[in-house]
Amino acid sequence: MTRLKPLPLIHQQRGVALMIVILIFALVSLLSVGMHNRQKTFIQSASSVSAMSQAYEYAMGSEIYARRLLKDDWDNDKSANEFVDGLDQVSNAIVLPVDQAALEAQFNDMHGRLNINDLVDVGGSPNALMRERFEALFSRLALDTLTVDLLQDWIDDNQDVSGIDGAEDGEYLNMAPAYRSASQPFMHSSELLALLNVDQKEIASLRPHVSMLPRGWGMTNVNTASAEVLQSIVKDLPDADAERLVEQLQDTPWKSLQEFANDPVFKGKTIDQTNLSVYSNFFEVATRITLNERKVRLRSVILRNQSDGSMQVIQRDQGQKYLITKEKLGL
Ligand SMILES: [Ca+2]
Ligand SMILES: [Ca+2]
Repeated sequence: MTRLKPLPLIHQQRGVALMIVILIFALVSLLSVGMHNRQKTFIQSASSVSAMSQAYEYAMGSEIYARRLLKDDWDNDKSANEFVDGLDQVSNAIVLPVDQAALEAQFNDMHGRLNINDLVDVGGSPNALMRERFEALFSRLALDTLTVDLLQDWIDDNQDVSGIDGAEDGEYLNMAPAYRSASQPFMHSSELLALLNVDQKEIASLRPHVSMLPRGWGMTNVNTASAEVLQSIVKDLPDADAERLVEQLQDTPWKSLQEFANDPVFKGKTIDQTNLSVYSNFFEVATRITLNERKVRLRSVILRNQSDGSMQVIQRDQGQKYLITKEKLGL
């Protein structure tokens, strides 16, 4: 029987060296794949951050442009000595291609609405006229779970429940999780979601007709009001008349409150002109930028000072979807 000769030592060493080389190669491959993946993620995140900040700058550009338009409009009104803001400047959204991105923007007139915060006076007492207008609006919109009492209690600085539908801390502390009412003016429309047992669909139907402006600043511009808001101001105004008025207002705004009150359609009706105007000071500019399939949204509330036309951005918000709601016009 032939005995197998052991391999020479030099062959054994070569085998071990080969294994080590393969192992090192495998390790290096693993490491380089890891490095490549990390690098790829880093490049992707850097390009995403860069695209987002570029898109945000475009959105800020839209806000600056909107301020310029508002200033030009104020200058024109000043030289004509007739401050009038109509639907013409707020009727459409614009679409504009800007270097690799698409910009969509629209103006909303925050004065064509009823200011919820004016349900309570600066002094803290309930405002009877505003309450009357809100009651008319709520009944026109056929709201059931959302009531004027709920709105008033949310912002008034007391714990007395107003009316049968009101709710104060006692009711909110029974919720799970428990919380308290704000006892201060609404700062944002999302607060409506915190009201006691309110149907979200009703909030959606109320939103376009109300604003949350500082107390005492929220006059309603009758030229940019919705048919429902006009009906809350002018008692017993039939639906058809209100809708026809809004149609007419697209290109012929009332030049003064006197002209508004004397409109033949209101014949025989008495209109309380308190807190009404034919011009606006608060505007919302909604912008949506699409860049590299990413979207950046910006909602800015601008105060245009009536006395000198100066502008002030009082709120910026990047969190809201569905900002562009109006028919789009390409530029
Ligand atoms: Ca109360
Ligand atoms: Ca309260």
